[in-house]
Order: sequence, then structure tokens, then C-alpha cells
Amino acid sequence: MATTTPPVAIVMGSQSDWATMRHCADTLKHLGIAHEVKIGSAHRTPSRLYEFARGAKDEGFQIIIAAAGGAAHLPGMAAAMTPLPVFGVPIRSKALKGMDSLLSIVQMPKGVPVGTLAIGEAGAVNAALLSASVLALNDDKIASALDAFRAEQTAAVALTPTDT
Ligand code: RP5
Repeated sequence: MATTTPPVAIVMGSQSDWATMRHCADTLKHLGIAHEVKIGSAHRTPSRLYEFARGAKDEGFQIIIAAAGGAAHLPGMAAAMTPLPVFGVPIRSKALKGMDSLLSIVQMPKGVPVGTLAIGEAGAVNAALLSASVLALNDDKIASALDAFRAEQTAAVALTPTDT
């Protein structure tokens, strides 16, 4: 049976990142966006990361979401090796609460961009939504799903607070 490459690849540095990145995958799924999830570390499995990032465009991926914590070199290394857009998610680290992850992902040198999201779950979800916005430019189904998501989100905000 022929397999089709999904538009989005999620790559993360460790199994321990999955607790955060599953929110990204869930959001993509909610919007009907097919995706693949891989573990590939800039430090522990550099060859695996190299092969993935080098081949991602030819494989048919359109967007890479890369998540890492601590000395978070994964998103930047991926961006250096692919022309695809790379969105970086800083994982909330134990030692520095994700500030290390954030700064090492966001402070890319001029010429090699990584679209950096917020630390932790918010960044994971927003990476999925940002990917959806990009894909929606050429996909009416995704555009409708994104509109519906936003409408639901708006409808869920009460006009006045309740005592809970
Ligand atoms: C990074 O080191 C990973 O992205 C992860 O956030 C962090 C800690 O990894 P583990 O020690 O939990 O495997 O490479």
C-alpha cells in the first residue's frame, strides 16, 4: 500500500518531551492535519537528526515543529539543514524552567530563522495552530477547521466571571 508523507513533522529531543508535545499532536489531530512524530536529538542522535532534516523536504514534509529543552539546539540545527519552515517549541526544563530552552531556540543568528513559540504547553499548541495557519493558505478544509477552532474558543469565554 502506498504511503503519503503528512505535511507536518514533529521532532523532539527526548521521550520526556512527549508530555508537552502531545498537546501539539492533539491540536493537529483536532484540526484534521496529518503528522508524524519522531525523537531525534541534536546531541544524543546527531546522525538521525541530520538524515531527517536533510531529507525532510524531499520526503514531502512542508513544516517541521522541533521541540527541545535545556541546551535546545535541535530546532536551530534542523533549520540549518532544511529550507522548510521550522517552528521551535522550548520545553520547560527542570533546572531553569525553560528559560534556557527559550533563549537557545530564539537567539538564532541572522540568516537562519526558527519561528519560536512560548515555553511549554502554550508553545506546543500554538506551534500546531501556526502550522495550520500556514497550511490553510492552500487548503480550504484546514482553513475551515481553524475558523471553527477560533469560533469555539471565542464562544467559550464568558462575558462575566462566576464564583467558583
Ligand atoms: C533535551 O534534553 C530534550 O529535548 C529534553 O527536553 C532534555 C532532557 O532530556 P532527558 O534527559 O529527559 O532525556 O535534549
